[in-house]
Amino acid sequence: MTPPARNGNSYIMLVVITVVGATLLGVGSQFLRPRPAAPPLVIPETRVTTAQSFAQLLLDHRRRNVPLSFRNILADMWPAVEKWRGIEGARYLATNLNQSETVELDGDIPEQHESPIIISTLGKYVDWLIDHPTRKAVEEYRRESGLLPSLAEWKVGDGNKWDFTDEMKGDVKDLSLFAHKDLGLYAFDAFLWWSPVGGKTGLHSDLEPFSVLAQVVGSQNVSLWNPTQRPHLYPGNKYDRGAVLSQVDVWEPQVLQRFPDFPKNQNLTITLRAGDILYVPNGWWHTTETVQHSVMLTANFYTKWDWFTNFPSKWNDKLHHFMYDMGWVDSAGCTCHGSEFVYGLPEF
Ligand SMILES: O=C(O)CCC(=O)C(=O)O
Ligand SMILES: [Fe+2]
Repeated sequence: MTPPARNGNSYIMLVVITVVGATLLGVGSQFLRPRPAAPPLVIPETRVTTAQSFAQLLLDHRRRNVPLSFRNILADMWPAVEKWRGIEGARYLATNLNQSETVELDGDIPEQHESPIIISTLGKYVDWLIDHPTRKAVEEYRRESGLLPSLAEWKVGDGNKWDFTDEMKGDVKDLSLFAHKDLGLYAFDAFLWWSPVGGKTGLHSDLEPFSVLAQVVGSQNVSLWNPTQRPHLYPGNKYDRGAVLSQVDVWEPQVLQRFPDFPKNQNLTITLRAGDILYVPNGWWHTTETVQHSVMLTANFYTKWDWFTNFPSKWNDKLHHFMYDMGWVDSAGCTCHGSEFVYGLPEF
């Protein structure tokens, strides 16, 4: 049987149906497309009683991609909250981590500025911290020397290999709070951040799949911008290990003149105090500003899947350092090495 021949009208009908159908599909898909999450107005203040429930809450919140703060959960668990506090605590840390250990301190806000790297020792850094206990003293030092010293992202362990003495490991209970293989938290890397009043970390968003900030001593203001704000945050090309950097120095007085779209006041700011933990979901942009001499531990967690997907970023990092060492990229394009090295902390 031959199909009935189509006349002109049925062709027109076919074209009309196709055009109308495609239009409806197009319009419909706008509604089906996932919408950006609305910015949460408050971070729930969640209390946890066991390490198991901590890990479970993290995993639940990861699915929702909203920040989560845990208030005052460390004091009962980690002797560090008491032992690492104040001048005594700072001296204890320097002794246990080895006074004469060489450290590379950030000399400014490396995320947005060409920041020098200060080569010093832990012992000398602690002496400097003790000599500069107030915001005024740190600001004066910055004005005179051009330096804002801060110990940032110092790798201390990965759950298997530790730079801590046994006593310090005991102070944070081997970070067993972070090790929940039974819940699928397969591995973690831990870093120490130790900064004076007024110390700052510039605006960035981490590539690490899953991270938490544990405030052990002192306090910091952490400001967070929802991932949906990205187009207004001026992501730049400067390379940083594990992060995308904004070009915006949020503390610059004339910031809106240089970056008119920057949503200066559309952040969530939370003050982390000793004993608090903050979970920063992947993709959330953030800055930190130290309010009181701060010692913080951060952990990047990996599920097996995360570890696998994060692998290229680790190799990319090695490649970038190699390119820098070969002189193929300059320091202005990378936070990996400072614009200059300063040997010792200049005295003022
Ligand atoms: O505490 C800081 O200065 C920055 C911490 C941070 O940005 C992070 O761990 O992702
Ligand atoms: Fe970060």
